[in-house]
Amino acid sequence: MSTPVIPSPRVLAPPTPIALDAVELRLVKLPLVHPFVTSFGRVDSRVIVLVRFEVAGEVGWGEIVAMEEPLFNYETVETAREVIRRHFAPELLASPIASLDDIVQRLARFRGHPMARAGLELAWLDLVGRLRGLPLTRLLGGTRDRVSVGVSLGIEPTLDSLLDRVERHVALGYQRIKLKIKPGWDLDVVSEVRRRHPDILLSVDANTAYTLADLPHLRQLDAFTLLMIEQPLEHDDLIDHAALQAQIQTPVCLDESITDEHKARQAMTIGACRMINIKVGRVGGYSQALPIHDACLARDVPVWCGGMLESGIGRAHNLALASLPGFSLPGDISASSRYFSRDLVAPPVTVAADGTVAVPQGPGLGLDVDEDFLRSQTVQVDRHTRA
Ligand code: OSB
Ligand code: MG
Repeated sequence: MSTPVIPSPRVLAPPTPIALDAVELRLVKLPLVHPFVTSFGRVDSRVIVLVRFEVAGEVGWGEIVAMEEPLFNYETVETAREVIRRHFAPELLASPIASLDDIVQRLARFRGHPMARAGLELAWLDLVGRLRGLPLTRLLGGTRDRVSVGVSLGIEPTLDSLLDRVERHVALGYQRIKLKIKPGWDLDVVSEVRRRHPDILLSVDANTAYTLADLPHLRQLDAFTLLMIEQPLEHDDLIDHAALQAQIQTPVCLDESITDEHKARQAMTIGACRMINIKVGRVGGYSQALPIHDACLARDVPVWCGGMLESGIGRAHNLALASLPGFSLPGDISASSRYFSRDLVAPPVTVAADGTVAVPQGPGLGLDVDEDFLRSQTVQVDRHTRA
């Protein structure tokens, strides 16, 4: 066991309860600079749902990471809009909000929709940070001012184009390369990348493309000294992952299957994984991401910060989260330019030659939202105000 780390006290509430004037959703469409192809499909552009909490003289920004189609999980841009319009926003606008926990309690009777919830929690914490003049990393108990990052490389039309992309991202300093795999794009691809880069941290992400019947095939990945295999089996499975982990050497990391703290604890208890990818959106916000982090740290299970092709707003939240002590592996937090030709924050997020990104130190998310550019890319605004 490592020495227990006592997290600094977390500050998840403003000095006095806040009556929100408005909960606004802004749908922004941003084309990706390079198509992102995984076993579940191809993404050419992101429709990003930004959450904007408004109070007298201050705002708070969050991001909902649901995609346009229910491919990664069941939520979509439209389900998030609907559940917030009909259920979540009226609840939050009804009376002043005292703390993050107050938000959790008010939404507790509703089931599901973690990504929609998370967007609201993110906007809340940005608002708390701005009101208190403190960066998110301080509110959450972060312990580092730079975080290590890797890059997630999608399936390419040819092996040569993937090899070229691996080469380029290694040269940019990324500390870990993650390859998306699926049946027909796995052993040969991983073997060739490993042959050319014997010493890099290399991992693979199957996004649920296999079943336990593929055990003999997946076991062959053990030859490539991978850091991990992410979510090889079904999106809501823990049991088969435990069976798989018992029979392969490569550490299993869960992404899709970890939808809240309860699932994270169960996964560790039954040995379904040896690592966890924490995405604050997937697990329903900071109220789940923080206890998952703490539970993993207590059990020496490494965690890392996953990504959902976020804009700079979501990325700033991810950077703050990744500054916590349990995040001991490089996160999927790449430079703005890796995703978009222009980001919603200015200056954009950049990766230093040593493969680290600075944790923003300004109040709240700590990066300036480029409101003019944001407005120019906005396709829809839903504004919810007090009755
Ligand atoms: O499975 O981690 C994943 C992107 C969208 C949906 C799911 C995943 C991903 C990534 C990219 O791997 C992470 C990023 O760079 O944002
Ligand atoms: Mg994944």
